[in-house]
Amino acid sequence: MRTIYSEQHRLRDARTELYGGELVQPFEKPSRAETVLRVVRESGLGEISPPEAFSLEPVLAVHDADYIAFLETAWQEWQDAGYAGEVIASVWPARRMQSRVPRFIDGKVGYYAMAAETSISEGTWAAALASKDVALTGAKALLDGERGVFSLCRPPGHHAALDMYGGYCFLNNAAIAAQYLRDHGAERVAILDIDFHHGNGTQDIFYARDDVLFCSLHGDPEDAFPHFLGYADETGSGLGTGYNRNYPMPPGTPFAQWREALADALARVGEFSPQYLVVSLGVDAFENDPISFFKLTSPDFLTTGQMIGALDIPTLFVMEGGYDVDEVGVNVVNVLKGFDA
Ligand code: Q9C
Ligand code: ZN
Repeated sequence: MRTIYSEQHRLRDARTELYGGELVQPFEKPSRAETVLRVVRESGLGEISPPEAFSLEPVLAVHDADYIAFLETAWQEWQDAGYAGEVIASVWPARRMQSRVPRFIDGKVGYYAMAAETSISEGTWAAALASKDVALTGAKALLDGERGVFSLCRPPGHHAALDMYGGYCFLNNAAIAAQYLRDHGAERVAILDIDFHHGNGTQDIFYARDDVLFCSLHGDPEDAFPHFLGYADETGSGLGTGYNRNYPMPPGTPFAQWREALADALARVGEFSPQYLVVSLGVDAFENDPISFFKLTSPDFLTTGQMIGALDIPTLFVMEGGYDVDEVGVNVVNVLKGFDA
């Protein structure tokens, strides 16, 4: 399987993450992608190619233009305000308040942020743009007939919604790729999200649509980020009713239980008979992940890849989360090797 990778991800190197009331070094850091790349190389998975550059058009097909304009200038506006730290939201349009976009940067940040752990740093926008190029180059390879492609995206994307960033995500790479496939001939595209966290952004973008099926396996929002979306009763709206499937699971969930949810989701994908499958590939369901609570082992990721491969649908794997930097490479490559087996 071919891997698409851009060194530009290194431009996303924030100093701070708000965690437990402290500012800590971010869990989502450059060494994650470096480790994945090293294991891809060492394992002989296949060729590693750089992305081609795409315009903003495929981005604006899933994100609001005012949100994109905000991301482009947020860092500069924060500098202009004279702040010394990174961009962190501190106020929100909470219940019964207005949802207008204010003029001053503090207000704009609160309007477009869905969470406060994600600091916007210098270089974040450039890295996010390169990450979407990595996803789109992978999607294009599928259109050219490849059976499986790995887009080693960083920063990740599945928490980024129509007009919100957070959960370490800015542009929704998987959604951008899926929409690109739709716009280039595919009638139906399925997105399977196996990251530990609910893919609230992807769900948001496709919630009212019947041409993109979204299935997500994740920590129960009662207990896990993003807390305010990802319940099993969220099944889609309007035309999209029945085209959104959530599989929330409790703390300590072992592979035996997780794989039943995966089998059910894969059966739904099969019934939908999409031309392409996009997998939001987070490996934070791993037992040693520092911020998650499922109990998958490294061999379980091999089985996961085999189960996905058995569907026999051309598949784009888009990198999402996974924060045990020592094992993130092995776990990702296990999924990809399982798929190829
Ligand atoms: N106490 C992705 O995996 N905060 N994002 C968790 C835990 C945010 C994860 C707080 C986690 C975001 C792409
Ligand atoms: Zn995650």
